[in-house]
This record gives sequence, structure tokens and C-alpha cells, in this order.
Amino acid sequence: MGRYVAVDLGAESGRVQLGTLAGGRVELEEVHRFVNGPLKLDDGLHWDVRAIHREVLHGIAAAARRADGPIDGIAVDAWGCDYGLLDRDGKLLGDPFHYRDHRTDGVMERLLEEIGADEVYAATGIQFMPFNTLFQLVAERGGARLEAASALATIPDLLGYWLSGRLACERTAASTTQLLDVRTGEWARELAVRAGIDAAILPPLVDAGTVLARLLPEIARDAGLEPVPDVIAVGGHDTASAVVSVPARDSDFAFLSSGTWSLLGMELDAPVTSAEARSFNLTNEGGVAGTIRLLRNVMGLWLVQECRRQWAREGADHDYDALQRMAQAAPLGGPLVDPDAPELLHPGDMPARIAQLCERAGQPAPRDAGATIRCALESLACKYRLVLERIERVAGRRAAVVHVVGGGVRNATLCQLAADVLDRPVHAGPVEATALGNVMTQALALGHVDSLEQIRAVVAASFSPAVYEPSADRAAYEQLYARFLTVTRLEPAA
Ligand code: LRH
Repeated sequence: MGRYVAVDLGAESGRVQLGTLAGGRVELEEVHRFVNGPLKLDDGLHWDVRAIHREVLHGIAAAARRADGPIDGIAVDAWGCDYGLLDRDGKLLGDPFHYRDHRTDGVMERLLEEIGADEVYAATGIQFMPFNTLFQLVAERGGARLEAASALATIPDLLGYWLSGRLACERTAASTTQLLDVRTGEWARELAVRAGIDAAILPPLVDAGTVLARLLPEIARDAGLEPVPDVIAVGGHDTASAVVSVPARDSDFAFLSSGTWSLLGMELDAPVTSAEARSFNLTNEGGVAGTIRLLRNVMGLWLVQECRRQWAREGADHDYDALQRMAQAAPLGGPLVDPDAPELLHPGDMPARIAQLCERAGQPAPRDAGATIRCALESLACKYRLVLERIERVAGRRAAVVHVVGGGVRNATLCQLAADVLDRPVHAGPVEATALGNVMTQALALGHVDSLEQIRAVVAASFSPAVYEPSADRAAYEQLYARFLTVTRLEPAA
């Protein structure tokens, strides 16, 4: 029996959940939810991390009121790559930058030219994305904030520090920085130095499943928490926590952590940094219990979120269910785009950008909102196939089933399209995989469960996924995929 508070921070919202483990089953109750989003300041896009902290404290107090017994642990997970910088006294220097800010434009290309992409990939095994912490730090080299910094804190570590008073960098979060050596699990200090970053700002590393310290006494007192729970480092990177709770019964699966991003990949025991993995720009992210997630970031439901925001600005406020219904009603086989086109990464008029990409590739632009969302979803499903085939090739095995977890589980149209285009069953659920992974890694830290296998068995006993079988009309989906390859000029794996 155990009770845990999971703080799960996403780019669109933050959730605080009370998790209860009893009788080999786990339950979650959402006790607090708040909106998250970019903070626009004169010098670019940031996160209002102090406001996030206040919401987290409200959530912890709400969990304390709700729980019918003592709370054992509290842990935070969040999106990857972003960070705060702390001065000598542990004070936050400014608001952390948002990874979709333009300050990193061109930085990655210049740095890799300077210090060699092959070396960086061999050392870190991380896919090159312009917003990896490494490139964000290079973008602010010489700036006042970095000059004054004595420690770097990734977002989950920063919140963990504010709750416990102890600053450490949990390894799954560290792995998203592209400053962690994938071979040794220690900081790639030499790489930091070559990139002109003072390696002294990199805090001590800890593994997921480490008790950091007791919750700070004043926070416990204000929340009415007695006895005082432990603050635990779990898979601080949200994707690491999500994959912990994939309800797989064996290792024959691929996962798709579906939310703002689509993180599609397979779980491995060891990293693969071969020339092929590098040419496919696959990432080897550090997971919980020493696992590696060989995966690729696909642009994900960001496309839909950003379309929705644009239409709302124009006065048409569709909710996500309505958008999904409109997409479902639009015919199969409209225009397709590469969802990972760099033009789609930053906030802006997403419907217009999608239309431009379609036209540039000689296709008519989607006619209306339903067709635009359909274009986004079909394009995502096609990109999943390209990515999964590449990953299977590098991993040297085929996934019999794809487990979809996260908020994207609610998008039945996308789950069915994924099954159809990937030509294999998709098992969708749980929606709250990240918070569950967070809770169950706390249980692991406190000795309430003893392995990743046991965690997955508990999750499988507690939630039944929705199963989507691939369509029997293979020709239609093979044609769709062939057309995707033609219009995007992407090379298939084999
Ligand atoms: C998903 C995620 C992803 C990172 C991105 C910045 O929430 O953590 O794994 O690449 O955010």
C-alpha cells in the first residue's frame, strides 16, 4: 500500500495527481489541473515557472486534503530540454526560455560544423534538435544570465529543488540536454568545454528512483502534511515516465507517447549510435531502470493545438473533440505534408503554414478546418510508419504491437489511422501514462514494487487499453503511404 503525489508538467497544462497503490492495482485521482503556455517577454518566449511552482503547491495541498492516509512521496516530471539557471545563492536567474523560441535558429548547424556532428552523436546518442539544452546554452553563451549562473536545473529538477532544497539532475532529464555521455551515464564534460559551456554548472547526477530529501518543512506545514513525505526523483523527463507505464506484457512492442509531441520508438537495453542510427537521426534517450528509448520525435498533436489556437484567434472556437469529428468526416486521401518540416516548429498561423507546404509540393491546400486536421493526422500516421520502420531496422527486430499512451489516446481518429498505416494493432491507453509512471517509480524508490516488469504488470491489471485493428483495405493505406513518400521526398528505411 502506498500513496504518492505525481506532479506532471506539460507544455499545455500541469496536473497534480494522487496515486494509490493497493492490492496489485494502481489508481489515480486528479486533484489539481492548471493551464500552461508560453510567456511572451521582450526577449522572446519563456515559461512562467514561478507561477507553475505556485500551482504545484496548490496541488500538493489539494492532494493532502483528499488523501485518506499519509502520503509517502512526491515527484515531478516535465517536458524535456528546457532549464532554469541558478546563481550562487540558488536564486533563479530570469524566466526559463521556451524551447520553441527563435533564439536557437541556426545555432545547432554552426556548433556542429565547429565541433563535429559525428563526435557529438557518438558521445550522446541524442538526435539533433535545435532546442536541445546544449544548443540553447550555446545560444546564450556570453550573456549575462549564463555568466552569472552557478547551476543548471532542468524543469523537473528545478521544481524538485524548490520542494526538497536539494538540487540534483536526474539522469533521464539529463539525457535530454545532449550533454550526458550515453556510454558512461556521466556528464560529457569534454563536450561541454568544447561547446564553450562551463561544465561546473552541471549538477550532480542521480538515477530515477532516488529519494532526494524530505519535503521542506514549511511546505509540508502549509499543506497540512504530517508525516512529511519524501521528495523523489522519478523519470523527470515526461517521456521516460510515460514509457514506464506502457502496459506491455513482453518486450515485443513499440511505444508512441502521444501528446504535444509524438515520441515513437522501442525500448532497448543498450544504446545504438551506428552510422545508420545517426543518418536516421534517432535518439537514445535514457530511461528508468537503465533502459534506453530508441525513438524519434515526430511533431505530434502540436499541429492540431496550434491550428485550434489560430482558428480561435479568428473567432472560431472548436474544442478538440469537435476538431476530431470534423477530421473524421473529411475524406481519406487529401494532401499530405512532412509533419516535421521546420516551418511547423514555432508558434504561428499553422493552418496557413500547412496550406503553404501542401501547395509547395504541388497539392491543393486543404479546403476547410476538417480537411486541415485530416491532413495533419494522416501525415502524422504516415510519418509514424517511416520512423517505425527505421527504428525496427536499427533495433534489428519487429514490434508486434504499438502501445499508444498519453493524451493522444483520446484521438481515436489518429489511433485508427496509426493502426491502418502501420498495419499492426494499436493498443491505446492509459491516457495518464506519465503520471502513472511517475507514481510507480516512486513506489519503486520506496520498495513498494521491485522492478519495471512488476510496474507494467500492475498498470496492465489496472487499465485495459482500447484496441484498434488495422483496416483490411491494405491497398488504400499502402497508396496513402506511397503518396506521402512522393510528396515529402522522404526515403523509406529499406
Ligand atoms: C515531450 C517532450 C519531448 C521533448 C520535448 C521538448 O513532452 O518532453 O520528449 O523532446 O518535450
